[in-house]
Amino acid sequence: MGSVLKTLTVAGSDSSGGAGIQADLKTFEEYGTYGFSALTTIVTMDPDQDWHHRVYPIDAALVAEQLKTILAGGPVAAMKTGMLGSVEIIQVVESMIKANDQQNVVIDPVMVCKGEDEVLNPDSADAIRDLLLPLATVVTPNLFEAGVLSGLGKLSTLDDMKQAAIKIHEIGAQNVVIKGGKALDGDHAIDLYYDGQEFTVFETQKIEPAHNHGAGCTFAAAITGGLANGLNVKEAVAKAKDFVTEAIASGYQFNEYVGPVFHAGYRLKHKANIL
Ligand code: PXL
Repeated sequence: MGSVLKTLTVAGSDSSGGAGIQADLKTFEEYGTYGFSALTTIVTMDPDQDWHHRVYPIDAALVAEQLKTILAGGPVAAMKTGMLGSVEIIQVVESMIKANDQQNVVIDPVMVCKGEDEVLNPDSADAIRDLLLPLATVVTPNLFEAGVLSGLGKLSTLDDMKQAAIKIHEIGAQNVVIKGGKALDGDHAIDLYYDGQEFTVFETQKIEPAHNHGAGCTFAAAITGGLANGLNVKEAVAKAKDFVTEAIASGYQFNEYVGPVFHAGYRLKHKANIL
């Protein structure tokens, strides 16, 4: 048997299948990699309460045990984090990355779920910034999260995004991708890549209707899949933008509240794998 490229996600469960660990594993598969997962939280969304999210964190020791199981098979080529649920879990992830000298680390600093605009847990947001950003090969905040991490608050323009990217890079992330997506005004979905020296803007026409639940997780997971396959960061981000755009374009309406992306969208449209 030939060798297998291994990827890992440390993230929460989104039973609706578009975001979270489900998004990550589906995306890892599309990138031809073998995906491992350590579950950190279980999220439910209540149709009787306007799709209100509830987040149930898992004990940090149990997250550590899952990671031990996974790493007993040797190192992974690339990993990502998603919703982490508690400061203790963030500390477990920090120790794991350091102890294994893990390369290709994508930190998706999940603070909110779509449709909710309050930081789920402010202590966790600080811990992600202080403990994980310095270990990140790439950090992938959405517009809201970039405003929090940078301390700049609400970001409304591409120039705001650039200022935030500079600040987030200064905190220690080697590369910054701000997933503006459809959040800026105008008819383009705009994502910004900053490597500490140069900005690259990735722009596509906004897709309507946008079935984009899980788009952020999927974008970050796709970057992880690209890195595992040996792409450099800029190439991985460019591929990930194509991947997530097709995933949104082929998303569907799950119920009256939410429409998830479809992770096989790129492959089904192009009749070819993304890599
Ligand atoms: O999209 C952010 C997100 C991340 N992780 C989990 C989620 C969500 C949003 O629903 O449920 C587990």
